[in-house]
Amino acid sequence: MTESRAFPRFPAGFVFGAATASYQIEGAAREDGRGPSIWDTYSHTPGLVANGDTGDIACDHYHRYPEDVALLRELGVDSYRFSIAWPRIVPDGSGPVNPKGLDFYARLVDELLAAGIEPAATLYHWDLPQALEDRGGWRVRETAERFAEYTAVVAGHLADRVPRWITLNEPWCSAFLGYSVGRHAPGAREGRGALAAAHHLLVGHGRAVEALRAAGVREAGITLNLDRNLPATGSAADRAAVVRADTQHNLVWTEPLLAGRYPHTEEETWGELITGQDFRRDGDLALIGQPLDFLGINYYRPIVVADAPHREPDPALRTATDNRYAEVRLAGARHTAMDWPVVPDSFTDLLVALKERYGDALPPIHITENGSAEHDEVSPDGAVHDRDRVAYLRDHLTALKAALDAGVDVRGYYVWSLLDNFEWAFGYGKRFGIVRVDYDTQRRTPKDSYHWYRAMIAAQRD
Ligand code: IFM
Repeated sequence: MTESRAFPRFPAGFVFGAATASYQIEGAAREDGRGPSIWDTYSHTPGLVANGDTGDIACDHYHRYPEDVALLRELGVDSYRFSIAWPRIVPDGSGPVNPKGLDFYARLVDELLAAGIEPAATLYHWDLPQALEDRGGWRVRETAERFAEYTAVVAGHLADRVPRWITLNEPWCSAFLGYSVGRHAPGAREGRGALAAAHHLLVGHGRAVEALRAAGVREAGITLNLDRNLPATGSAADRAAVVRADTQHNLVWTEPLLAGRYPHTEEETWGELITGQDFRRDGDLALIGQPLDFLGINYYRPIVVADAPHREPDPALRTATDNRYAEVRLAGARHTAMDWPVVPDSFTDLLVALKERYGDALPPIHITENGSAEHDEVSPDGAVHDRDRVAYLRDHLTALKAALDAGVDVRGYYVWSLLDNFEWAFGYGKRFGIVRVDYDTQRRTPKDSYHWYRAMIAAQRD
């Protein structure tokens, strides 16, 4: 196994964790009163998810959580980030609360605490109750209100035992992949609908922070998948394309959350789609920009951006992601099984640039996801020698340490993911886990990356 001198060293108290999300691992999709979510609908629609995969069974974590917590304990993590399935708690999105749903998470939290692991709960990792989508989903403000009610219920039950709370995971994916690109549930392809969804997600975040504070939680934050957008060339056109990409991926979230304003580049990015903004109300910016205890950041790769013409073949269809830029493959870099380039330095650069932009307004950061999908192979002896994933984790933790050394206040790191799981529209074909899951038998096999991460955590305590 890798020698300890190769391990980056983090300050005392730095939190090491692992992350998962409800729909990706739980299964038990129709058990104990859980209602349908938009991902049940989406994955059961023929042709939308690779191989026709669904989250019906997933990793069967709903039944096997004690085994998964034992894996976490053996790994030696300080914290486990999981998400709560809203349709388990409020099956119809509003109205009666399902006690069996609350019981499941209470049992999971107790199991974690008994193992000496701090729970970190995400309230929304994309499984919106279908009943709310039927009433407009995140396009309508009502969904933000229902989200606050659900948050109050969950926090009322778990605030005493869960110290760290994340309102939303990657709202960019919910708003833009879900309502513009159509590659995530609910699979819509819209312009203003997606921009309204982005705003209502932020309003929902603000209302949820209020509910979390009222319940007395120790730490409240949000997780963003911020991107490091690099121009394909030095041309003025490509640099302007980077501004549009930055606005859509980053500034639409960070400006209201951290600077109390909407991005000044939104008109050049969305043109007439953003004019009028009838979904915005007085007071929204103050609600959205409430102080946070931490900012969660998920980082995987940089994006190389080039200027591009409108891509929609139908000129009448103007989606919110048709922003006249295209992603270009980065030459010379290794690419993961997602075809994502591996560029650890851009992780450092992203964090340093964020600090430079927001200064003291930037709360302490937790890296709430980082990891890679690789073409894992099982050796004849049953082991998984995932050398590429080990290298990815080592190099990204080293890059993270460089950001700390440059003065960025990062307090924790969660590897994505504890388990191989349902990778959304890619189904089970993409494996991000440090533990392999055999989906026929549900057997868990720790990969070399699990052993490496375990040794790295242990080395911090030497
Ligand atoms: O699997 C996802 C996760 O649900 C959200 N962040 C990115 C991961 C890898 O694509």
